[in-house]
Amino acid sequence: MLKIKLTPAKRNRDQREISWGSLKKDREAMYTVSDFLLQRLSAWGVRRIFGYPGDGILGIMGALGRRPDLFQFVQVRHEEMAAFMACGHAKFTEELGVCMATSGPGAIHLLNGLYDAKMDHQPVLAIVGQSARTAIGGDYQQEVDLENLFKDVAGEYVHTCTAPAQMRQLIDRACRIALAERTVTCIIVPKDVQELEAVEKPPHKHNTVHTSVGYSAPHIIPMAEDLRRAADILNAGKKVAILIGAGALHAGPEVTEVADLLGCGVAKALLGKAALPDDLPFVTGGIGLLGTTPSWNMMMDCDTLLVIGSNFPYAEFLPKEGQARGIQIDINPRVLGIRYPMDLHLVGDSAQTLRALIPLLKRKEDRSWRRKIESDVQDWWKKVEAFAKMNANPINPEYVTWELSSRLPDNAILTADSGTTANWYGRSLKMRSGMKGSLSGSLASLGAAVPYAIAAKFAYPDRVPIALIGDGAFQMNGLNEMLTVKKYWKEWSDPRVVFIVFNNQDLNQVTWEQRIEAGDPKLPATQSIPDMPYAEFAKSLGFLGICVDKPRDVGSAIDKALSANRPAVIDVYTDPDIPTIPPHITFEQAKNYSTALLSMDPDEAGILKATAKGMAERLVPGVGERGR
Ligand SMILES: Cc1ncc(C[n+]2csc(CCOP(=O)(O)OP(=O)(O)O)c2C)c(N)n1
Ligand SMILES: [Mg+2]
Repeated sequence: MLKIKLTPAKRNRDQREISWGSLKKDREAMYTVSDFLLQRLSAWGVRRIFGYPGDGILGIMGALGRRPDLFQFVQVRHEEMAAFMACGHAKFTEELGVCMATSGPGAIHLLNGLYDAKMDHQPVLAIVGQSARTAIGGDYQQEVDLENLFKDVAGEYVHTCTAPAQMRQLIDRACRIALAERTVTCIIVPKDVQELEAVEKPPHKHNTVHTSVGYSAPHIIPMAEDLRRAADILNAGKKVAILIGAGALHAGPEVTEVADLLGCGVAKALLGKAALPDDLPFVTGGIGLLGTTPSWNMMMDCDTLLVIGSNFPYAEFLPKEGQARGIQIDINPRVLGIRYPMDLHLVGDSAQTLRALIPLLKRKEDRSWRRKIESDVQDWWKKVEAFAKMNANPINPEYVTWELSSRLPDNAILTADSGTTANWYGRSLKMRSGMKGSLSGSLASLGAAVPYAIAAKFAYPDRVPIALIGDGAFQMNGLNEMLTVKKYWKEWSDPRVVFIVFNNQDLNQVTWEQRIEAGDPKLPATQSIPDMPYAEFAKSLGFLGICVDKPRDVGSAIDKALSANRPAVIDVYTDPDIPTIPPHITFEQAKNYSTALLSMDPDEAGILKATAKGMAERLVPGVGERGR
């Protein structure tokens, strides 16, 4: 009953290049719901699907086989990686990312990567299989209540296709909602429905829905009167501070012009790091626990705060309430006025809004605030260099990012993971114009750096992605995903992709959080992780593998990886006792910190040496003089 005729794929197992035109003419061939699903996705401009197969999506796989010209199917090692890659694709291309998994376990595996996309506001569509309609409700094998499972992560739009005539609207709505709302959507396709005959055009009658393909981003700027009020506030300010985030990634030139007019500096939340290059003299760099001293100083002293496309959460790094007048610009009205009490809340695209605002701004003639910021920035980079070059056992992790900065190829795409690499990425990596970069921001999930870098490589095969990964993250999933690189690297026009593993045999970020936040010593049972020869593993896959255990070899290892004719893994032995001290440190943290030092921390001897130097050499604003 479900399928009387054989599908062409089954009749002609070896003839994969049948085209739809001929399919439709072939009276025996059935053009299935799955064939139509793919055709419609392709009409939406999707060209790549990250996924993993299973018998819950056999119908869709069959359709993929019939149209190999439509999509590149990137086969990952674990569905979570497919979802991370779809998110990475969206982040680096501004297109819809698509991932696919089978019913039950495959669908469940997608979740973490989908949450990453949802929380960083990336348009991602998940397509998953489901038990046949005849089996649903029967505690059938691999039957999971997928609508409920995805109800939170894909809450904007998650639906099951129960009839062929429904597929067109499901695809059209899932794609448009994901793009327009910058969120995750999900389509669930029971396996029997996948193989039914497609209904491309629902009958013109009651109970049908008639949808179309296409989405054009709108031009959104605030009302003229509100722009005038914004200009009044900004023109009145004497010490303006700008904070940008991911929402300003496409607004670099406009932010630069506004910062110049206002004679101010620009701090960058981590996801907005690529919005402005780090070599501009007024860019104060990161903010927050992973931030810089110039950002801290600017926020503590400003009288006006302009936040553009950022939802940076930590109040203690923003001005105190009442200290500064505030203006926030965001395309998403939900995030307005939730981090600092603003005087003006502007809904608008960051670049378009700033362009409309620029003619209303008066150039500040007093440049002393800007000069102070620029001098802070200069001092900061000297400190970063000094800190990176401090002795360590065996290699200072910040030295790796320092050496990498001067060697970054033009147009490099950088990814970092959620351990201490996020610190070094945020703080000491000097991004230049034209580069891209990202990490798992709001979810801060371990294990995003490798799949993001792989997605970047697929999207831009002629550019060089460079991933900074902790050994914990690499062990969690990076090692497996090297096999995905092995499977595809020879197809890339430029085969270079570099994975730098920070080998400290520790889940170091959490170890430091344990010491600083909780005041506890490192607990080896939860924190220590085994060593393994990452470079040898890479070589076994046919990659370049380099193991570095001396500071003097770091630069040449990066040079070799960047001039290789294959992917490279650099295994760097880094010192777990180098503290990731925030740009300010509170007395309470300092107290807890020393308590941990005085207790029986197994790494005590090493830490004492490193931190005594670290504490002294890194600026620690906020202690003493601010009474914090
Ligand atoms: C999926 C997930 N599990 C756990 C954590 C908590 N976590 C944050 S950083 C970190 C340690 C990372 O260790 P590693 O990758 O070795 O990097 P390191 O900090 O040592 O440089 C952990 C466990 C997380 N963020 N995500
Ligand atoms: Mg580690």
